[in-house]
Amino acid sequence: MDNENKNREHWGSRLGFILACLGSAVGLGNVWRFSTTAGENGGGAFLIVYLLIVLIIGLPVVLAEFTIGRKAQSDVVGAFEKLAPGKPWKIMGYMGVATGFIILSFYSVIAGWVMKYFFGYVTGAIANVPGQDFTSYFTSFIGQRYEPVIWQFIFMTLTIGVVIAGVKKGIEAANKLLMPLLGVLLVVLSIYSLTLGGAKEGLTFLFYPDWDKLFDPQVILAALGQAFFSLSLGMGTLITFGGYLSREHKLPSAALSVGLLDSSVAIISGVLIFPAVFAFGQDPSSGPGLVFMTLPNVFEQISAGMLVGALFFFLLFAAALSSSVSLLEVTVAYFMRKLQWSRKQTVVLIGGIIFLLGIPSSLAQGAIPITVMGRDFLTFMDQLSGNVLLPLGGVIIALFMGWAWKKEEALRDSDLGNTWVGNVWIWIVRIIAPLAILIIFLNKIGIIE
Ligand code: TYR
Repeated sequence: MDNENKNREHWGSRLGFILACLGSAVGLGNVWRFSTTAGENGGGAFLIVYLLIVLIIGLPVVLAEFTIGRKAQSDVVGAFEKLAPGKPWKIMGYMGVATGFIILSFYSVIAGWVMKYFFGYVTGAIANVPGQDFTSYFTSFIGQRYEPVIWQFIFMTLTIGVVIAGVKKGIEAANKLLMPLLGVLLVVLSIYSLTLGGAKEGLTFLFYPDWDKLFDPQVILAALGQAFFSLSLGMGTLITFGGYLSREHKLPSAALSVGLLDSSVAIISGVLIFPAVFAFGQDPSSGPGLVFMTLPNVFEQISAGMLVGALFFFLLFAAALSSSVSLLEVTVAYFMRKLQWSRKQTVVLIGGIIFLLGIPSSLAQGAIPITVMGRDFLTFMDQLSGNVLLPLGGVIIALFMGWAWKKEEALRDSDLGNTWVGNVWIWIVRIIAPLAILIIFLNKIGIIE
């Protein structure tokens, strides 16, 4: 081991690594973004395409990121510089850092809304919403100029605090307890949600595909973006996390666990949300506010609803925090090496810039109409990062793994070995994944039908 490696922070255990990746993967993407996107893209058809993409493209690229990260033991730019010196692959690294800025900027806005709801349940404010009109409650809250920005600021400050504390202490510890708790609560609540009268419609919406939509380029692109966003894939988060992994840990089963658990959380939260949407006569395609307008109706029905609501939004907040920490870590790991600054200085500077970048996303919700290409600023940033930058990053990562490495070395370094699974994986990263993503892009733009 060279000096640099000896001084690098490492995960305490393989479980710690898997939990950190899960902490990154499971977050607002599974609950807020999944339900919004599934709702806007027809439910069942979206779900099928999403699951296929996770399986065929997502998991192989997750493994590629782990492999690159563990081999390079560096940040996302450094990894490519180290493994392919002087070659243009490191463009992927810069793109990853930029994507981290973009995602965290609006992610912290939504996480701020989650904190507002948590406190709304703790203080009982949500119990006193006039006429239980949670839709107006939500829209008037996000339409304000200052309050949502203050919540966003608090959330960013917490993220900064955790990232300053460092990889092992900060990230590993919190995930161990809170994530399983979130899983359990989601299961319990989804069972309850099925009793509210919208089960048949909700489950049909989520699981029964409208076959016409299955081939709708918009639905397919949305599913691709959702798969990458939810798996924290395509911007080097998993390269960065793999970079804190020592050599002896096995990668393929880690990739599989992260992928399966992440998708399960998304599906379970769909089973919680969509039956409730129909039970309370709401519109599944009502956009980014869906969760915030629907779930309060569910908690309203439960006798200890205030408590359950507080618990739910607290756990969702915790899940969001472990994701935002991973997003910030990607950019900080790079700038710390590049600027030769201390962790603390770097985190505060980068975190501050990201906070500022997030303000227009917050204001665009009603206070000031900021739109880009016909979308409000938040939706624009969300779609730019999720549907374009992450899958594009995925293409480069897959091509790098498939073509810049010798096949034998790729098979060895990924721990797959020369097995049939290994060979399938090689061809997926070499051809199938990049080609599929390209076709989805071109199809959406209308270049191919
Ligand atoms: N996967 C996270 C979620 O679902 C969000 C995220 C996206 C985190 C990309 C990291 C990342 O690199 O909430």
